Amino acid sequence: MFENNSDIENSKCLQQFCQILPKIELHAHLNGALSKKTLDDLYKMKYPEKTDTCEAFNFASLKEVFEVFNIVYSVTTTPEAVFIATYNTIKEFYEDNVIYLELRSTPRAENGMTKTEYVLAILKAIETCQTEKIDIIVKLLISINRKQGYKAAKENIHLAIDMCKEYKNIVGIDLSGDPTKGEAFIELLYQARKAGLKIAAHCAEVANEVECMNILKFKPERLGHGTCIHQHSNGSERLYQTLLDSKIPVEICLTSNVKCKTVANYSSHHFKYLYESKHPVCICTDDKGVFDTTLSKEFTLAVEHFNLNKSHLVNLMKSTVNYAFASDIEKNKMIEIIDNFKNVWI
Ligand code: 6MZ
Repeated sequence: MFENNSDIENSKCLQQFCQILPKIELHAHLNGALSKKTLDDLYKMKYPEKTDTCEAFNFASLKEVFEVFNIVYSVTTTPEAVFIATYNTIKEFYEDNVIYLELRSTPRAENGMTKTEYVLAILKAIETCQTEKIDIIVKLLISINRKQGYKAAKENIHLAIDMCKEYKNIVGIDLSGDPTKGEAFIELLYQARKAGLKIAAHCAEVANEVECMNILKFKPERLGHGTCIHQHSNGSERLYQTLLDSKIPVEICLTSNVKCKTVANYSSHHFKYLYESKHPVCICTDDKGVFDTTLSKEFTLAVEHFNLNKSHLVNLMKSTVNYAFASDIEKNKMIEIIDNFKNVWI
């Protein structure tokens, strides 16, 4: 990858640049984002008598990664735990110089906790961070897990529609879950859209031309992954052209796709085709805890594998502002922060 010492120096400098760059995170699953420290703290809280720590993550494919979430779920079973999980996660993104964060999470009813209580615990953590002047804007997308079926999806959509009237931080719906199971619930997504919620839909994480076309026809505000759309990544020319024509921004999750083996390696990641076609893209972490990454690391990988320079990174970040489910005032504030940074560092 590096030709000589000055390349290495340059790379170190770009790595530091990625760290200090004010960043925008648009694709972060709460239960996938928990750091080892947060998991261990929650484990101790749940099992005070035990001396070991939370089980290590072990997976070798996309299929296996969905098992890993059950480890996390075993410690986020109370509103207190969900509060701590959210609070710590927001702080960690903030410490990575993230200025705007969209968290997404699937409400769970278990152990006497209701789905409403689950969502309220997340909102309380967001509010607490605001009160403590942690300078990061945080929004919430309510997720529907395609594997859990229609009834659960409908419940989550209706919960989001009801709660977003009072809680303005709830701005959208995320369609996610194991892409080999269940369906996309497009009829429910239309209901959410009618109620004013924005939609971010996982799409083509595995090859499924019919479903992908249906999602593209629905035109979500953003697409997650978009892996198997290009003809060189198990998609087709027709699908890729439909995506390009749609101009729907794609949330790119480099480490997630490589670790789940849905793309062979970083250099052949579909980010390359999309970026070269000038299609709207944003770089995201997906599950920073599960994949042991940070948003800075994801930008560093983009620099290393796709030859991006400082100006490219700043431009990428500024265009990402447009895809955020934020108000115009918030978007203007983000642009101002990025422009100020650019004036100092470029
Ligand atoms: C699809 C994913 C995902 O909602 O409990 N999730 N869905 N593809 C992925 N790529 C690896 N990564 C995470 O966070 C965990 C849930 O997010 C979805 C899965 O449904 C997972 O159970 P929450 O906060």
